[in-house]
Amino acid sequence: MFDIIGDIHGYDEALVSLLTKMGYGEIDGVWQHPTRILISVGDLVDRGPGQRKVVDILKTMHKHGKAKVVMGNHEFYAVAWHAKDEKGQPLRPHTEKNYKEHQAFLEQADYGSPWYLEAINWFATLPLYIETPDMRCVHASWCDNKIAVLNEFLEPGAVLPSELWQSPRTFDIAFYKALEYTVNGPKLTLPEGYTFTDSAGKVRKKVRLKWWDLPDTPTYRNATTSVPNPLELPNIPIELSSLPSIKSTKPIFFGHYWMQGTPVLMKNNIACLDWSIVQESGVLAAYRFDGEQILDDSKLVWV
Ligand SMILES: [Mn+2]
Repeated sequence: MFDIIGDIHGYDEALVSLLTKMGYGEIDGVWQHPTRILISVGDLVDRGPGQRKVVDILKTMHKHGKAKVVMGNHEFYAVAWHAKDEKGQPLRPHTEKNYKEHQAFLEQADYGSPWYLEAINWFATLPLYIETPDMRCVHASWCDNKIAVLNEFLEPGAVLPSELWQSPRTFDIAFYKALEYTVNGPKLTLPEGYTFTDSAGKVRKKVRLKWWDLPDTPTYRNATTSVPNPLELPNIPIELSSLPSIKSTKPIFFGHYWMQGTPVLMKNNIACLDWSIVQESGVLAAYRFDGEQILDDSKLVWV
């Protein structure tokens, strides 16, 4: 069965500690478990000190059938930083903000080096989601309708079509919305005049929707997440034209959301595995999944 691990962001020591804690070992250069497969929900890179090592460990495990890796927004951005559109412009604009977010990877990877190009080529082959008869894994959010839109475009194995990286303008807006929703999560724009300050001190107008647990009467304050002081948000109802729809109760595993505190399940069939290893107080977490349809907090492990 699967050990599903949250966002690693280049923290190689935490990755090795967590693998070791779960009974994985390095044999002939390949980290592996005698009976289990690792699944990463993405965001291997950006921020941390050991991004090359993290990519090397996961890429090697993947090559030997010991791990699967879902594409995170940071892998998407990494490919989009390098890829050029029809007009020769990078898909991800090389703005100062985007550069700062990606700088550590570009430096550690030695931009343009053979290692860098191999990593980018591998990132481009990562699936947007993994679905088995027992569960679903995605980087940021699962919505049946959005997955259905993506499936019209994706290659077998839920991989982005290679034409996307050469001819991005030929793809439909509906495709990009579904892609954004799945890899980056749904966001709401606050009403005119409202902003909030995020945990990094940045003032923002768009707020993340808590898609996995929406209240019956959603408001900007109670249906959103990642806001240090929710009192900054207006407590007025939101009209959600396309509420996330999740038809089955099959467990969903995701990352992306920088959860704080001791890892717990979001619901008995939904687990966020990003517990903020990037932050001083954060941990790297995983869920040890054995096919159960009702998840159990005691199967969360972390370092
Ligand atoms: Mn992410």
